[in-house]
Amino acid sequence: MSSQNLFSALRAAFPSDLNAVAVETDEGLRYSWRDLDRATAMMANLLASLDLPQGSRIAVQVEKSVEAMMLYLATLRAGYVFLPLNTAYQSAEIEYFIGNAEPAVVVCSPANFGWVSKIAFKAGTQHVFTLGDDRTGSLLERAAHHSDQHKTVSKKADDLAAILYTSGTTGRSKGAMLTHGNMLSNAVMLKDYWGWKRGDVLIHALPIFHVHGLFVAIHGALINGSKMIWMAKFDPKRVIARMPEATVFMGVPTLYVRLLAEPGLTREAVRNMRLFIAGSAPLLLETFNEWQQRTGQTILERYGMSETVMLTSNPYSADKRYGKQTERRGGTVGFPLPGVSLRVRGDDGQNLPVGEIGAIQVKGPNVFQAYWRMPEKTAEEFTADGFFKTGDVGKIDERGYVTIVGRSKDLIISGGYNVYPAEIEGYINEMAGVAESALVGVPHPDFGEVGVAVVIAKPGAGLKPDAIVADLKSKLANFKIPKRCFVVPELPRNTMGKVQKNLLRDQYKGLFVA
Ligand code: MCA
Ligand code: AMP
Repeated sequence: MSSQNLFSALRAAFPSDLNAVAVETDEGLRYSWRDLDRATAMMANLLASLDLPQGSRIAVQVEKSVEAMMLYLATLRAGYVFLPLNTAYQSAEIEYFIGNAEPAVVVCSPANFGWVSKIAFKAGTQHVFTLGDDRTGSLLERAAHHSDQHKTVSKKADDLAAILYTSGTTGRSKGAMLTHGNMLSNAVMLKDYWGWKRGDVLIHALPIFHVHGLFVAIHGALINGSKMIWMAKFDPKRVIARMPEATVFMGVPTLYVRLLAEPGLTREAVRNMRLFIAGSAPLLLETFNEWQQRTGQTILERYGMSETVMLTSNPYSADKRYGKQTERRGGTVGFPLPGVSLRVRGDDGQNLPVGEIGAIQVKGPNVFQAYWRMPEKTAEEFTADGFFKTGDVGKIDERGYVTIVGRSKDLIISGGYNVYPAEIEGYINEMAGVAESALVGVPHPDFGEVGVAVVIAKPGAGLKPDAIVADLKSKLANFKIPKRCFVVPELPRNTMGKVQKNLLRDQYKGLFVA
């Protein structure tokens, strides 16, 4: 069978005119398809020259840049495993990921070389390179000495392509192992499902260390040979300014909320846009409706996970399996995508009838292999008949639309980033004078949901909420920091003594919204 390397499929979709613009940055830098081909070849040759063992992980924590995307593509091309890391992660977080994944190569921002390389070398990593967001750093310097020709390494569909760290219900982050086949099958299917066509141009304004920006957006554009307008940071005014030259935009709900706050978002501004896609967190019906009224266009909401890439989507056009259904229904995440089996199960492990709420389980070519070096965790998250337990709670209506109503996993999704209460509580509980803590998610107008910490002090300890927050800030990624902290005499508990987080959520739900 021919190689199933995801890069080969992306490369095969490059347009025949390699001099055409593939990526244009918002600052006006232009990269041709030939540039992508040559630069990824040089980086792939650099990686190959290191004589790394098969399956080596290439861990990358760098600011967003076109070169960072090329490094991802080069890793696929050279047949290694890409491990992206959020730029907000601080040293304790990075130490865990590097210690757990044991990457052969670490690439970091030049400014972080001191502390990151220390962690990496301690964990046995042989090679640490730097990559700045302004085309600087040792990675590019070294790659410049290599040939711009490279034969893509052959891969099988079930060969590992990337590891994405994510947390489940308890414990430390787990590395979801995604294969070339997982991602390629998803990308090929979405090209068709979302009606990608010639001339499409994507505005890329998401970070490139999670599924949404790294896989859904980049694979979507590349496998269609489409140009990207590349924004290092999301700026609603800049996105609106570039819309007349674009046709597709992807964002987490916070991006849509911020775009709606701009008077410049008008029907005229979106006149050439074909498709607005939202996901990663629930899109409020209010945002969905307001968008429709203001722009005359209907946001297409879809649902996915790090472990599965994309699972469901509202229709772009008629989904043949459900008759001539074309409606994008706000508040739903649409239909299971072609090839994905999705079921809703009750507590008794049986499939639930239409409309009833239960646990969402999925199966398909897009579902990950396993959690990195955690066979027990992997076994826990799959059913005996091979369905993955998403931890999301939802229902399917009579027309087949899936709605997510909540989560059985204790997870807060803030501005599209996942925050695991157990992790933050662990840090708070270690602070002097803390007896116990609970982190709950409450509604927020910008981020959708944010964390609020509720802390009990040990007898006689004079705990200050500000000091708790300051301590967390010094240790954790910024998006994980609770937006408010309260020191209280006691936490509500059920008869079993378990903290009743639902009561806390209720108590604090009005903190940021009326
Ligand atoms: C920034 N801050 C946040 C968040 N982002 N707080 C809570 N939640 C957040 N997401 C805080 C910072 O700590 C800081 O607080 C202040 O906001 C300003 O920080 P800054 O970095 O300037 O923020 P920003 O640039 O305005 O960022 C907001 C953002 C960003 C653009 C919405 O969070 C973002 O790009 N989110 C997208 C995440 C994403 O791509 N998710 C996809 C996951 P202070 O000033 O107090 O320090 S993939 C996925 O979920 C699946 C599989 C799927 O289905 O797609
Ligand atoms: P992650 O672990 O970052 O891959 O996040 C996956 C989780 O994001 C899912 O399990 C859902 O809880 C959530 N999610 C993704 N897309 C949506 C959506 N459209 N609506 C509601 N939740 C979503």
